This record gives sequence, structure tokens and C-alpha cells, in this order.
Amino acid sequence: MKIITYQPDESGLAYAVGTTLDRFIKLKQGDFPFASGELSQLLRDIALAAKIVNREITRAGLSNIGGAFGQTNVQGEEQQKLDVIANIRFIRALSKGGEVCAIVSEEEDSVIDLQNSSGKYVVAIDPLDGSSNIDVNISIGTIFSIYRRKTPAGSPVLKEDIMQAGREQVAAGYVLYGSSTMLVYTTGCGVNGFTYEQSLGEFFLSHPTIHAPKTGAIYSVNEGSINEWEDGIKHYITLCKERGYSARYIGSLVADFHRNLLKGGVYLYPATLKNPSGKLRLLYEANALAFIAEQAGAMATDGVQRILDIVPTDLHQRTPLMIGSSEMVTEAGKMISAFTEKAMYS
Ligand code: P6P
Repeated sequence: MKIITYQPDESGLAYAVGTTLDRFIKLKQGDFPFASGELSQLLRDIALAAKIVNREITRAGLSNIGGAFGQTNVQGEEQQKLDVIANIRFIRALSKGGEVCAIVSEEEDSVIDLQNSSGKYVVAIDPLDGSSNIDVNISIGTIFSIYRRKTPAGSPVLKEDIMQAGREQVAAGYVLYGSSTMLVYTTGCGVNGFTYEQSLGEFFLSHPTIHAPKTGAIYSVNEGSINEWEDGIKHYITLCKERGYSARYIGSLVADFHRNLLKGGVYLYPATLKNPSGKLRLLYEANALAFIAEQAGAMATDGVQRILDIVPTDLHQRTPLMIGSSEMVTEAGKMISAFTEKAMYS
């Protein structure tokens, strides 16, 4: 009988593509000494909810769960049926998982106290971002941030557990429900992407150790608001056009961010007359993507300061957002400050 020695794939990848998410989480668990498996379990809980939401989305057109729910959320935005369904699914998964003490959701006016005082973590989530795209079959996403609570386990959840700056995140990620469904996340030790294999019901490592190009030739912004922008933004976008960059904006932050992260590019949602503090929310949109961006070598600012340094004062506060390749975000920021100074001294 001939016995041969198994030669594992030594393709130089830190982890062979094809590793399941569950196995990857176990392999990486040693990266955070203080967690004895709770954060790993929490990530699995999020992945489970993502699988369920993915199933709902892929059959939305067939099961009468597309379209408007008939109510507006705390943002004053018309809720889609799938906004409500996704919100319920993630809250239920996080509640049953047992690792979370409180949730901040775009779809909830107030903090949800899960009455689980032993839970060490707080989750801020946009259950379904870009949901107005659902009915026209454009990619949408889930965005989440994970924080350790500040107050001791066993005590009531307090404001200090919730209103933490983005730099305090212990993990963050997004799910992109697109041509394929992907989960991309970081625990502060790099960014890894997993692609969902529907037939097996598993996420498999497909994009190990994502690094964003330092620059790119793609800019993402809603140019319909051009007349509402400050001069520095107008000048930067004009510069992008003069350089022949491609305009790519599909109205779904997760999709635009993901493409720019992989290919190089910058997404901008500046302050406008309609949204003087910007449209995107700090706690459950900007912070998570900013953490991922920085972990992948990219950047995220509000045009002036690092997103992750902003200390929140309101649960649903909004922020201008410039996020993507570091050289592009830096250049946009320089334009803004140059024109701000010019305006101050003219
Ligand atoms: P506008 C979706 O509502 C969202 O929050 C992001 O996903 C997207 O990039 C942006 O708003 C689109 O906003 O004002 O350009 O339609």
C-alpha cells in the first residue's frame, strides 16, 4: 500500500481561500486575548442573521416582501418591508446569541436593552442600507459595529456603553447582498472577505487580507447635489473629472464602498442643504466602514477629522463622510481646508 504525505496548499495566503467563516473565526480567536470565545460567537450570530436576510432578499420579488412598509423610521425615511424584516432578524439573532447587552439600530428610535447584563458587547447596526434599491434589484448591505461595554457585566447598560467613539470598536463589518453575497469584517487584525455559497449555506474565505490601493481613478458622489456643496468639494470633484476619473455611484453605500476598497477610489457624502451634517449616520454606518477602511490601509474622515475620533453626542447623529483610498481622501481634505481658509480670509 502506498502512502503519500498530504501537501497543504502553500500558495502564500495567510489562510487558504476556501476556509469556512466558522473555521476562520476559530483560527483567529487567539488574536484577542481578552475574549474567551464570546466575540467569536457574536460574529457567528451575525453571519447566521445575514444568511436569513440574504434568503429573504433573494426571493423578495416572489413573496410580497418588497416595497414600502408604510411607516417612516426615526430618520424620517420611508421604511421598506425588508428594512423591518432585516431589523427583526438581526435583533433576534443577537438576542438569542447571548453575547450582546444592547443594540443601536437605524430602525429603532432608542437603544434596545436586551436585559442580558452578562453580555459583554454592544452592537450598532444598519440592518439594511440602501433598501430603496431593493425593488430595482441593486446591491444593498448590512453594516455593523461591535464594542465592548464600558460598565461591568452584571450592571445596567448605561450611556457610556453606547456613546463610544469609533476608535473603541473591537470589530466591524458589512454584508453585501450583490451579484454574490459577501461578509467582510475586521477585528482589528486586518480585513478579510467571505463569499456565501448558497447551496452549502456557508461563507467561505474568498478575499484574504484585503488591502486598499493607496489611490484610484473612481469617485462616488451624488452629483445631483453639486450646487449644495462647499467649494472645496466642488473643486475636488472638478479635479477628478479633469483627470478623467470614472464616476461610479449606485446609491448603496456598502456597494460603492466595497468596490472602491478593492479597486481604489473615494466615496463622498458631504454636507448638503438638505443634510447640513451629512446624510450618513456615525454610529452604525460611518464608524464601521471607517474601521474597515483603516484596517485595509485606507482612510475615512468627515472632511476635517478622522471619523473614528468623533465622540458621538446623539444616537442617530449624522456626519459628512469621505472614505476610500488614503491619497484621495487626503487630497479631498486638503482642498476643503484650502477653500475654507480662503473663505475665512477673503
Ligand atoms: P442619496 C442609502 O439611503 C444611503 O444611506 C447610502 O447607502 C447611499 O450611498 C446614500 O444614502 C444615497 O443617498 O442622497 O445620494 O440618494
